[in-house]
Amino acid sequence: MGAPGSGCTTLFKAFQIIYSGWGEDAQRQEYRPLVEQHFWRCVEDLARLVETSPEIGASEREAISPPPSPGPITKEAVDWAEQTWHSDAVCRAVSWTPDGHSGTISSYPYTFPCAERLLNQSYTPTLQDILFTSTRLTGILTEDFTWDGYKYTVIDVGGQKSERRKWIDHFDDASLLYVVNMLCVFDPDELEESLKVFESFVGNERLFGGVVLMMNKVDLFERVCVGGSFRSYGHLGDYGGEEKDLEGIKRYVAEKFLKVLKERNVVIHYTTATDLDMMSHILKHILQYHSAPVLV
Ligand SMILES: Nc1nc2c(ncn2[C@@H]2O[C@H](COP(=O)(O)OP(=O)(O)OP(=O)(O)O)[C@@H](O)[C@H]2O)c(=O)[nH]1
Ligand SMILES: [Mg+2]
Repeated sequence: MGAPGSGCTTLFKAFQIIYSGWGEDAQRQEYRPLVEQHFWRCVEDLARLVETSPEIGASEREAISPPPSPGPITKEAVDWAEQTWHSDAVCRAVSWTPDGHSGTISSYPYTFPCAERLLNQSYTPTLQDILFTSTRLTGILTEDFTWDGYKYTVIDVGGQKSERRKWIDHFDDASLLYVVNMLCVFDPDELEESLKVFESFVGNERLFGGVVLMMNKVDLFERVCVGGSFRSYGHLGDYGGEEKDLEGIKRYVAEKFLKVLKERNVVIHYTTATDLDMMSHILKHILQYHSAPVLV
């Protein structure tokens, strides 16, 4: 479970791909409408960013043509997305803008530069396309798999407020809770809210499992910090370390979560959930050392 858009479903997909062998051609083909929908959500969010970002000046805004209307994906739509994404004004604005609850900004660097492939009639989504496609989850997803002679069930829940009250019913017999949060939360209020939600949830006496804290979107965090947009990290008010000490900042943010998860046995991982190599390494480690599986 985690804050909306933090990457829970992406983690769930990584489990499916790595441990259930999900991802044959036919399964990926079924994803095509969702990949197309995701493209349009990205276009819509990008157009809103162009309209509203204080980082974009009036003359820069005028130089960007109006966005295409949703429908079948056309060459014009792809060109608009690619050109707008590459404009200096948008690059600057994106690096100062928090990834909202839809989480689409995280996928811009992947989605826009290679959008032309969506025009191809015989295009089949790749695993990367699928990992970068966001679908806001309501209800739950479950996946069973067997690994090393043991049986596991992974459960994914939505992070929106309306979904959170259902969490407890799904996790009261879980042996391990994956708490996912973005490393690069810009808004201090948003961070406070996540901390409160996790504190009250994980403190529930019906839960007995250990906790894996996944500080996710490391790639985005590093891009923002290296790009120098560090000042937008409003919640780093009392951080006393160096601006470019990425490891120090990561630890500082994680400590805030560790404080509220204090009653639990917590393992921390800094993750990029869309990176299958990284995830396969991390998940193997977790399954080997921290889970309590059922013998089959
Ligand atoms: N760049 C980057 N993008 C990521 C990462 N993890 C997830 N994303 C993207 O962030 C967006 C939102 O991810 P989801 O997994 O759908 O988020 P969620 O937590 O399930 O969101 P809800 O279901 O609304 O609670 C998707 O476009 C993902 O591809 C990451 O580590 N790096
Ligand atoms: Mg989700």
